[in-house]
Amino acid sequence: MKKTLLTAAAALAILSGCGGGSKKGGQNEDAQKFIDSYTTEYVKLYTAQEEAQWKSNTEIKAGDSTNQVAAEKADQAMADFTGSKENIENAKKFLDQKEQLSDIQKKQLDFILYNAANNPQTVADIVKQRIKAENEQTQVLYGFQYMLEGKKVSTNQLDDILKKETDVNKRLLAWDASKEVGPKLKNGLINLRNLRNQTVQALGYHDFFTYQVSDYGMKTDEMMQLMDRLMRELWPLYRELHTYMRYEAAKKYGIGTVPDYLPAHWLPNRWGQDWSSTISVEGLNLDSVLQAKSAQWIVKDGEDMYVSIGFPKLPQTFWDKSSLYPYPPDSSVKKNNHASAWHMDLNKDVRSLMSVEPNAEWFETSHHELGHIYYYITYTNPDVPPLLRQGANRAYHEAIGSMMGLAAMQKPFLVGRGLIGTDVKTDSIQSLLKEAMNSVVFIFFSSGTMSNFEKAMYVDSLPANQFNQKWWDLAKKYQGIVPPSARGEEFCDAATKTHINDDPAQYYDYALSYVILYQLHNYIAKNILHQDPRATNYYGNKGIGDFLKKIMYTGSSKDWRTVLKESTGDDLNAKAMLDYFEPLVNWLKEQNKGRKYTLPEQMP
Ligand code: X8Z
Ligand code: ZN
Repeated sequence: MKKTLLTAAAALAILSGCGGGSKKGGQNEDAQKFIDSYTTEYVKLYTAQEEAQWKSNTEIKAGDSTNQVAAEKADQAMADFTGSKENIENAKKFLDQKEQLSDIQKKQLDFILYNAANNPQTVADIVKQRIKAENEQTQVLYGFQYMLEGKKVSTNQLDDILKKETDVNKRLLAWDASKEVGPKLKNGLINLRNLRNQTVQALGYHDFFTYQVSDYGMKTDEMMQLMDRLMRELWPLYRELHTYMRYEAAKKYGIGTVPDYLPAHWLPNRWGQDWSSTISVEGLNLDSVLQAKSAQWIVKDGEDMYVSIGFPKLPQTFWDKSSLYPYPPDSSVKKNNHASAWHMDLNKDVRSLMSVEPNAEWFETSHHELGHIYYYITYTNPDVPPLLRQGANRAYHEAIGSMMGLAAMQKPFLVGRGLIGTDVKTDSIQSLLKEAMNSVVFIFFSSGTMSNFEKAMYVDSLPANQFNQKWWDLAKKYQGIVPPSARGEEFCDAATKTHINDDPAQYYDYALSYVILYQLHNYIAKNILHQDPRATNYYGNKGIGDFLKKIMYTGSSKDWRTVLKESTGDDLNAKAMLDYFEPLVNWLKEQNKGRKYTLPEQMP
């Protein structure tokens, strides 16, 4: 149920009337001819588009829009093709004769229609404006020069301050500096919201968020209910973590009165999405181990873990063509500094764009990106046609690498790799606390603040003069986080998060990826490794590689629910994640005895 045939077909009825396709014989072959010729053109345009986008994301020069213009041109060529009346009518015609199609043909035709809905020729001018606005937004966000006390700084440097600085005034300066880009993005974001909605509305979708959700075969309400259920299940644990964090942070910063809500600049991440670096587990301090390594080592070590479980070595072109390390903070050429993985030609050219430095956060992110890369490599095979070289769903694509990142931080793995000594005693509850400060905390940002903000923007047409108010209302409600001081509508703090601009209306992918990754990890620990899920060592186990390859091999040619059921025996559910953190709840309750709880007992 990946790309919904029904929704796309209903949309097409609006576009081109409801004529049925001709019922001549040999439709299977005709359909295949159409799919083949579409694929040839699609792969050509896709490759050109990725090359142009790669350049415009790795070479951003102030006052020089050459790369941006080239990217727009390539995007436009792709939009003209995918949204053309001819392609839409052909796909529709063949889908009208479903019984004559194989399952894999149906899936490809669905993909063609889904793609068309984002670029319909009937609103060519809107599509054109959207493409321009999207490319401009990326240039504004990543061409931005962050400044701290009159000096040029990189986002890596700001992140470092937020992780390490104990002087709250200095923290505040760094946090403020990190939000300076927001106002520059506000008009572009409002424009993009309108254009994205108008594009898909032309084909009968209510709004762009609903269009993106339909990729899961789900309705907006279903997705939001799923987000709510996930948070409701984790709420008792989150409430303990929130209470713990308020008290511990106040202690660390020497603040006598513990605030009811967490001030955003107290947290070690620009959006409060990951608090794990505040917990230092004695004997297991990965940051200090990694400090002695190089950025190159971080990526190589990630590759090594994948190779050890049976994946191939990365192709030489990955190393030659990727952009893995940061430019100097004052470089006149800038690049997109948010990590990403690229499948340049839907074939062998795979690359990653990162700004790796030797610390635990980039160690985890490297594993995450390599998960995407190995997904690309695995579903690039003769059984998966180029149009279906995607994750089982988008969340799957995000889950594999995050799971490997999680596994690479567990003690038995680190001991096995010689990164910490064999005889080091560590406190397992502290380790679990550190992990919860990552995974559990993240759910309230992804399912709560981000998903609800994007839903408000696209589905409920949030008025432009309420963007910042809404953002902070949601951060308070779901994350229990407040801004350091009042943030009026002259700011646009949501827009400082890259996905709001350039990966829109799909942040629930990450929330779901955590649910899936704990399900997969739980299965691996119990059934392949026969180890405690909280203390595993994946290294060198080919059974894990076989298990993952089987999931990844089919790309999106198999329904994602079937993939989950076949691999883990289960439907999508948070039980594995809840079980994982179960021992932490009582420990936290003990620590929080006598402390004031400010979040309500039930999720609001
Ligand atoms: O954006 C990412 C990846 C992109 S492939 C680095 N992540 C989310 C984020 O940084 O907000 C990974 C987890 C959450
Ligand atoms: Zn990712």
